[in-house]
Amino acid sequence: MTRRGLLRAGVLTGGGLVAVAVAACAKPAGVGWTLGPTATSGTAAAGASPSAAPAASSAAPTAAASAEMSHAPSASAAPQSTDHDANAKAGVDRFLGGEAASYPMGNQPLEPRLENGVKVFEMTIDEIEHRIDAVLPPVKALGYNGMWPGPRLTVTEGDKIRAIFKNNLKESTGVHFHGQRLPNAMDGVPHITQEPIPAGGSFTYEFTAKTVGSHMYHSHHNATDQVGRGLLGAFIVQPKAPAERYDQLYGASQDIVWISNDTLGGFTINGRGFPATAPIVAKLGDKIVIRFMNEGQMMHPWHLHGVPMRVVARDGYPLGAAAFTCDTLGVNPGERWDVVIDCDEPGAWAFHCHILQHAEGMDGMYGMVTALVVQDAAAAVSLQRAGAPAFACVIPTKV
Ligand SMILES: [Cu+2]
Repeated sequence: MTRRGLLRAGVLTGGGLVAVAVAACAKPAGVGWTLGPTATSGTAAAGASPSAAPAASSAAPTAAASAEMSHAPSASAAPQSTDHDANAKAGVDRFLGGEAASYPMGNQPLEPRLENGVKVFEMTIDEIEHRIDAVLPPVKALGYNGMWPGPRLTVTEGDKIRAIFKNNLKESTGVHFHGQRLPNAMDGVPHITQEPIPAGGSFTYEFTAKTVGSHMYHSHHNATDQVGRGLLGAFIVQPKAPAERYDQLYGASQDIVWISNDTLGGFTINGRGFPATAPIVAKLGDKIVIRFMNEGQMMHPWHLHGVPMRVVARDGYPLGAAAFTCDTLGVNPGERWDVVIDCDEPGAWAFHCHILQHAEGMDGMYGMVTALVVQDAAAAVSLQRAGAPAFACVIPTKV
């Protein structure tokens, strides 16, 4: 089967990871979608440079925020590209060509080992080189078990948890399980509930998973810098009653974790910037769940074209009769919102942050952009723009 045939088969079948050579995603000179407008204005170029990344990421909160936000609307009016259409198309072609699947993704599930009825997670905290996309140089980041986002930890309500964190950094840290009701000593706040975990040291967090739903774990020490550089991950507590889990409650065929961040590497979804963000691929008639989590410094209003979102839980707590429907959902830092999407309209639907500076500039789309592809065999051809390859499918994470 030819590469193009393989990609088309992916569209029709919702098939698995499609390996696409990075070489096929060659980037036109001078184009930097992922890092956003600041890349072209020079400020975020530091984030693209491995040697300069730590300095940029360790800036004070206000400086970091201003670096990312320095692209004032007036600045965007300045010519940055001699050929917007060509550069924008080149970015979309990379997305369509399956860049997301061309190198390993974070947020991979981590299976615990069972020790006397306790679920034990072994975690390391490491300096890593992280690729925001397949083309830009890697950034000097931090990761749990070598990835950003860190491993996805999924447990069941009532489970006894032991999470052992070995700090391989040259700096101290602390780990907070955000959203969990747990013993105070396990809250992970250095100098309040524990001493910092020193460079080379370890700390063991033990608690019973009481708080059902979508939660997170992240650094709570020098956090603007450490979380901004990637020390974050999803912690999902499934309800004990199977009938309350999203696959049974809503008939969800996919359960997708979506963690945003907005410091190192610019505006990211699960550690990626467009065009390396993963498309969500569903079949016509599927119901899917997305768990939005915001580990960044600012609110992001997620806007889905084509089909609405039913918002069913906030911070892990079911909304019940207060569930509501929308097409744009603002997610503040620290919040988690769970939505159900009824994929009843075939098409390739843009899915992006609607603070436009986080999604599109003079060289086309970057950062917080992906797509929901609703496949329909009869309509598959219409999903393809003339002359473009079909969407490569990436298996979204399943909780
Ligand atoms: Cu945004």
